[in-house]
Amino acid sequence: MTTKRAPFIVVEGLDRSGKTTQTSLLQARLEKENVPNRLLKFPDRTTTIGKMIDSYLKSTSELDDHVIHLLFSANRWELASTIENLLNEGVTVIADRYAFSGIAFSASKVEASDATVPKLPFEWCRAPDIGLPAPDAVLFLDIAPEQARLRGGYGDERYEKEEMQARVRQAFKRIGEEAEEGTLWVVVDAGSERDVVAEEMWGSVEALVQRGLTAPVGRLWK
Ligand code: 2DT
Repeated sequence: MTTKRAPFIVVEGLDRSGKTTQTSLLQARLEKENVPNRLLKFPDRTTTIGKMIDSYLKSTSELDDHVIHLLFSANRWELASTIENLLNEGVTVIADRYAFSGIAFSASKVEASDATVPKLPFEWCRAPDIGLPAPDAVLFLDIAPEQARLRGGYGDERYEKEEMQARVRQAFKRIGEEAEEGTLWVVVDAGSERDVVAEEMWGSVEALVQRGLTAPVGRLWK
């Protein structure tokens, strides 16, 4: 018999897309189906690096754009071997955000003097995440900025501004279009009813979860 491993599922999304709720619902579904699972959240604000990220996001500290980008990536590398081990032990891993957020947000920062000029090149943003465990499926929760506004607008953290969110949405689109073979990239309309979104997400990954995979864990962009 061929040894199987569990799938790695990443949930990405814009602010106000219901990502946190939907990620919990997906985990609840795995529990209901008796599927061993682990939910991770990036940034993981509990580690030493995560605490630096947390204070940057809350604007209690300032960091150079390159530095914060590398910290977000380092925060994923801290958990890279844990992810791989869990998958090989048959534990389905769900990550609430991952490298795609890393690129989409950093590459959407623009010069104050000219909003058409990115501060960090797209390729530079991608580089530190090359070689991380690759997800088998990415569920991207898409919502139009106007609809996000109807849901009560954005919060107080850095990046929670409408122009930034609109650029981030475009960046995610590009990343999805350039997704590698072997990675299932699903755009989910997060404007639908909560239960409809949950069903669509489960429907997209059910076969992967139930059957498992024989291919070894992939490496991002390698
Ligand atoms: P949450 O609101 O989901 O906690 O995200 N971010 C996240 C980045 O800029 N780079 C990254 O690599 C990651 C994982 C997105 C906190 C904010 O951090 C941003 C929103």
